[in-house]
Amino acid sequence: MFPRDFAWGAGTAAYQIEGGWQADGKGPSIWDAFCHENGRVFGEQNGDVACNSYELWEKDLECIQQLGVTHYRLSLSWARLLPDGTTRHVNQTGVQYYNKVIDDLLACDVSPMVTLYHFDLPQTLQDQGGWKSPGIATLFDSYAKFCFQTFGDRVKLWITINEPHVCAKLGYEDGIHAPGLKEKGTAAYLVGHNMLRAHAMAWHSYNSVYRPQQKGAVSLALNSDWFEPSDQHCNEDIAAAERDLAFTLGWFAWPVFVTGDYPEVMRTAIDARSAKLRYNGASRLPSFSSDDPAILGTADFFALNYYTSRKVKPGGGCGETLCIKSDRDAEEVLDSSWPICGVSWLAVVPYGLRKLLKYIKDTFNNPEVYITENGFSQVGQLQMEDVQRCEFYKDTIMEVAKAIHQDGVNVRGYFAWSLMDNFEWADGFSVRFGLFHVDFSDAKLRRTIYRSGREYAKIIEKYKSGQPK
Ligand code: GBH
Repeated sequence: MFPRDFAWGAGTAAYQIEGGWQADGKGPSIWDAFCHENGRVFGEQNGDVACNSYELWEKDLECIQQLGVTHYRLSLSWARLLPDGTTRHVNQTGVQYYNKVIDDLLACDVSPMVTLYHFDLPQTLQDQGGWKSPGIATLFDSYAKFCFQTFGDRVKLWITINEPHVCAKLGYEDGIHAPGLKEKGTAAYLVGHNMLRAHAMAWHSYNSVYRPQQKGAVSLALNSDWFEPSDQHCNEDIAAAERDLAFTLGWFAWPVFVTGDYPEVMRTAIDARSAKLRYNGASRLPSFSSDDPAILGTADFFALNYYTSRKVKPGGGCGETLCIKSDRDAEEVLDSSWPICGVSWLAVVPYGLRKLLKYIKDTFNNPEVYITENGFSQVGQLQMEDVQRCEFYKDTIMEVAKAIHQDGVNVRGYFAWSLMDNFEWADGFSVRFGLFHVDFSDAKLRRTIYRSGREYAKIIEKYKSGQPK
């Protein structure tokens, strides 16, 4: 059983589906620039067209209706709305596009959950330092206020930033996401810091200016694997798993939900490592000052993106240089009993979601939780009858039910990733996460439901009313 008003959803992100990268006055984003550089993305692919949802939104809406979801999670392209990133110039065609999407959803009785930022910073703001620049927080806040003002009469669930951990680490430390920087051991902490400041400013704006009228809820979406000790009786492994959780989820969740500051274990590890390498200068992990917006309490619910789990033991650093991996001192290994689905990083571990939900309940003061992403990929030989993915969704949703009923976690919704196959970042179109297949070789980009889409629709139909039918 699921609560009667449980949110059953599916998600997408602007750059992954929209295409129309230069259409009707849209400005370039860092993902446009990144994909147009050689050697960045699998097969030199890009999101110039993607699923062409900019022109084919009605097709997406048909898919959404076919699933019978109660909610649809989408993201707005900042540079489509504000081409140079600032409110000095508004692209009205972009506003019209999202107005139509939102209105069509509501007309079909589907509630939108809207993400303001899913990896695609306007390039003009990157040229001014991007997320490393402290001024980005004010610019983000202006963009957020513009969106609340424009769409907030109809949108009641907001995500400010999707996965700050991924933006910071993959974008500025590992260099495998835009903007493709590899400034190891320093930039990512600064980026994460400015993302928290930006998120908090936007939450405060919503809270004081828009909430009284609009009565919605705002959070940020945090990704985390479930980490457990390689040897559950080994204290070093237990400590390493705790460090990994702190460096992944705690980095952002601790400031927002617990103390207003980073987890102590994170700062201790970073500063100890700086001292060891005789790194001179202020702590690589910035501090919040009295000029910053208060960070604590700036989330109305907990938004979790969960995909997989890892076994952890100390180690896995990068030798005698600075890097997050060495700071973290937690080596992540796969349990050989966990099947891999598609991409190498995605081991199928449904029970890890239940454990992580329980951890969130206990650590972050029993918040309302939305699982804003969870999914399963295929690569290579296409399978329309994707039975493995069907099992994955059934098993995972069962674990969510256990978290609710046996562990008392206040889970309010579940969003499958993704509505349809799309541009999977550095993997291009080679990795398919959709409940609908998209034929990228067909000019019409035809969407066709997978067996897993049909099964998910049945699950929703069965539980939507609260009682299993
Ligand atoms: C989500 O991130 C994204 O929000 C979504 O846009 C994306 O489509 C979805 O995942 C599926 O990938 O390449 O070995 O260095 C999930 C968190 C963190 C999972 C980075 C993959 C890459 C590991 N992701 N991780 S690796």
